[in-house]
Amino acid sequence: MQHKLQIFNKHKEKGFFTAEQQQLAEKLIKLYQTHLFADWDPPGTNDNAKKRFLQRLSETDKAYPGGLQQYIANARTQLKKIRSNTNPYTGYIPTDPQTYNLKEFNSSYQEYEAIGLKNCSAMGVVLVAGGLGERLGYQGLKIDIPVEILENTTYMELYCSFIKALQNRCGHNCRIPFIIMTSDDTNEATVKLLKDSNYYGLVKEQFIILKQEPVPALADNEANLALKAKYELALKPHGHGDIHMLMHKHNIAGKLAAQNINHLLFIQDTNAQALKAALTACGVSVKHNLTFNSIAVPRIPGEAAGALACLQKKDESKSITINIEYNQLDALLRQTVDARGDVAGEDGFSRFPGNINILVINLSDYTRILKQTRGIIAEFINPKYADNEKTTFKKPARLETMMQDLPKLFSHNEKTGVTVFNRRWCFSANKNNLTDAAQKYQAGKPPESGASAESDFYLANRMQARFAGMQVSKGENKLIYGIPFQNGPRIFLSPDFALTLAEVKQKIKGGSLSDQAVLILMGRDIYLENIKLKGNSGLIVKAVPGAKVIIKDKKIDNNGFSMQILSEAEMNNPDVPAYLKIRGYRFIKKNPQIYIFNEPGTYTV
Ligand code: UGB
Repeated sequence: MQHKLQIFNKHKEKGFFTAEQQQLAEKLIKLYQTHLFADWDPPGTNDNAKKRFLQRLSETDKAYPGGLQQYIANARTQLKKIRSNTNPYTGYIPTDPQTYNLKEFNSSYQEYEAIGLKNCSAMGVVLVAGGLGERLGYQGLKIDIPVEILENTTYMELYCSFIKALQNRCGHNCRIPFIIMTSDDTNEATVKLLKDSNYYGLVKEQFIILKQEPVPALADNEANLALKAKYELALKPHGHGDIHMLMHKHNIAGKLAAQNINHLLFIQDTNAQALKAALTACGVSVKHNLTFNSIAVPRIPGEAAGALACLQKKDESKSITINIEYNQLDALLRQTVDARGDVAGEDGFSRFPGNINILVINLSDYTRILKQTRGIIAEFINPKYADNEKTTFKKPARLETMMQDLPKLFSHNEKTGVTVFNRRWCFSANKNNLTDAAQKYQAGKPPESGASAESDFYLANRMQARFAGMQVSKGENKLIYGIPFQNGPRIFLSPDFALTLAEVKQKIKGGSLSDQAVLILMGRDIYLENIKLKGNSGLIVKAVPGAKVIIKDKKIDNNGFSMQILSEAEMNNPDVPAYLKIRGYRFIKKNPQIYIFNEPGTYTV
């Protein structure tokens, strides 16, 4: 191979490299990565491309703890395991994890919720938003997609309004830190979105943006770095587990611990519902002193959500509560507890609760674990081989990590729990395009699309209104482009209106909502007493902080909103916004009753 480096060496003689670049190149050559520098054009030809290549190599080297040398070493270890067919779960039997069952809104639920609320000033929020959303086929930022299209509230807006609502409840000058992980695909647009939206009423200083870097793709079992083209390194995302590495690298966990933050709530880019359960889960973590608490739901067999199980060593020497990712679950169950694999039990759900990757992590334990591990969490590699002997990759692979794998680094001292909520209450992500979502629905799996996420969003809000004692009709499912949208009143209670069940009960008394009615309440001090909405009537109330609004004994009968299915022509029309096309419908605002209170004061309507 040395002869292939002749021209490369000429660059060296001519002083083409910086000292740092030269050192890195030599290190890589020693690691048998000679192909990266072989067959170079003579000095003077394609020099800019060569410089960009060296620059990229150096960036990826700096981004990974221990540099490319460590990355290649880790990859070789993982590839060896794959070839020797080492199953990471060999010797383990999945058993039921320690669960806290909060599927019902009972007294225990409310007790945890109250504990969560009491501790909310010591909470930080971490959003992993580096994913491109290829399955959704949406060109823009996922966090900028509206969750609901009556008011067009986007995911990011909702997350920020949740944080604002928390702050409103923890007194003066409370600033909940909001950490957002971005990637090359999402960073620029995220930063711009926040700036253009004036940080959604939060302040710039409370945001911490951590950009994850891609890792080099690997061409073969020897972990040779793959080239996309001459002088171009092939790069791939390293997975959401990068958040832990970045939290360590930038000492964020340490800094937050010094600011008296006790728990971090990890959320995903398109699961708005999770916020409904967040405080309660935090209460569970506080009460039971959990290091790691996974918010979970009853799992539908075969769905693209991992399962949470306690893996017990056969000799009972060791156990660990962990997410078994959806692509590994069936095989593990077949080998251990159920020859039928990932199938439903009598209740229609998997034996093990579904992981929705909304996590509450104790910060002091987290900081300690990050220090010990540099935040490198259980990397794995999943190459697709072209042959049975596992010698050739079909396409380049890379090391990956998942944020839910943190417990793989726990010793016996950390307590892990799984808090199971009603599925609709806290889980309905927007991940699939219309066609795939419809197919999933046909196959008995959740569609996880724009339409189902919005439908479930209203459903969760209906659960709150019902809990408060309102009569809320239960609508029928209607298929829109093959995806079910459940009719029933479309309710949107902003986080500031009702952060807890106790609050909603205080603010809504009696009343009723008919099937197509729309009720939108945005503001902390809005009180409804015996309000009845008929037909497709709409009532929207917005009140600034300090404006107390009481609306009492009203029968509302107006032509509020109507739903309109997009025609095939509209679905193909480039002028129709993508956020509508990913759902297949729009709402038409007609003549709802709207009350807006922009000045503090007390108002009775
Ligand atoms: N993400 C990043 O920030 N960076 C990355 O490199 C990759 C992703 P997906 P998936 O709740 O339904 C997870 O792609 O594969 C962010 C869990 O592993 O949506 O569907 C991305 O922006 C699974 O156990 O994840 O699977 C997004 O916010 C189950 O919980 C988040 O990471 C499943 O989600 C998740 O990315 C689920």
